[in-house]
Amino acid sequence: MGQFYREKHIAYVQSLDKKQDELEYWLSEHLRMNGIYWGLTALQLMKAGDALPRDEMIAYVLSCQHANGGFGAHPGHDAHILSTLSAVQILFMQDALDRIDADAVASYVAGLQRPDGVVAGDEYGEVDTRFVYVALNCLSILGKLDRLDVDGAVGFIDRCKNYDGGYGMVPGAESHAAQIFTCLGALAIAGRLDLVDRDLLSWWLCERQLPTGGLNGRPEKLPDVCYSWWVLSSLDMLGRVDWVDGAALREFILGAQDDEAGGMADRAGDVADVFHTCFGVAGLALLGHDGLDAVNAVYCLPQRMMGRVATPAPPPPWAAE
Ligand code: 3PZ
Ligand code: ZN
Repeated sequence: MGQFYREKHIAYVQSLDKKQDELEYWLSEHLRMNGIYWGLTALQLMKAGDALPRDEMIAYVLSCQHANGGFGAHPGHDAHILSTLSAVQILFMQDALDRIDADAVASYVAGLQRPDGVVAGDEYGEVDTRFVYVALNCLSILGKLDRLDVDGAVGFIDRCKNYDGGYGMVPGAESHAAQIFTCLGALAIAGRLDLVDRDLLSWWLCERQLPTGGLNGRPEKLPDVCYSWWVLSSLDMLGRVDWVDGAALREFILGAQDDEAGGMADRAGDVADVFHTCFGVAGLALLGHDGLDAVNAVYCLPQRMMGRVATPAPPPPWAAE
């Protein structure tokens, strides 16, 4: 069995924070808030949540908030629902949600919902299932789900369901594992996993595993470490994690580590980044890897913190089986 380079990955995430003066700063400004969430989540799951400076991180997040309640990815950047979710998740992990006005954030997020139930990413109006999940996730952490038309949101997700049991970005769009994750996560938070074609979708998801052990996002595509998360977390929400070969998947993920500088890439031989480090570690955590904290499949947050989610996802209908 391959080795997991925990200390190297911790040092890798820390090193990203120290490159602020350098040209190749870890992520361009428009991804900075997401990047901090990815880095902090990876550290938390490796039980090293204190490896980044807490006060500085909280101050940075607060400096990105706008008067409309939303957060940008960097000071001066426009608010967007994705950076707003990352900001809420970071403050949640740092147990610092009391530093923001939850009503203002909830107004921003709820204000992005359209009359047909779908949610836009920002005021310019790009809509798809990802933002529906993000809105439900964000508002449930804040305990403000009542601000959203949850039935309308569920109706939109249901219209994105395909004949193969999967889901796409918008009605009629091809099934894709990352979209399936966001749709199942949205339905889980709304307590509507009963709408899923459980067996058909579980089959589609476990067929994503290739002979190398890795998972792809749709038929005929290359395996990618981040799909270890999108596919495996989806199977977890369906109560079917054991439908993939976990040992083979673990070796695929471990093979994508940088054994010198730390971090993980999309697959063996490629350059590591903080996104694949987060979802690779989270995938290993779902597989129950030694030394990692349990991860929640719906939120991609440490399971030990879920008691603090104000309106957590109810158990799925098959939990009682
Ligand atoms: C990556 N984004 O659009 S992105 C992302 N991808 O902002 C972040 N697997 O340059 C990093 N591919 C690396 N660090 C990649 C986030 C994408 C996903 C691209 C990717 C991942 C294969 C091609 C979409 C949450 C938020 C956003 C996404 C998914 C989930 C890129 C390309 C795209 C993006 C950023 C950098 C390779 C890091
Ligand atoms: Zn990827």
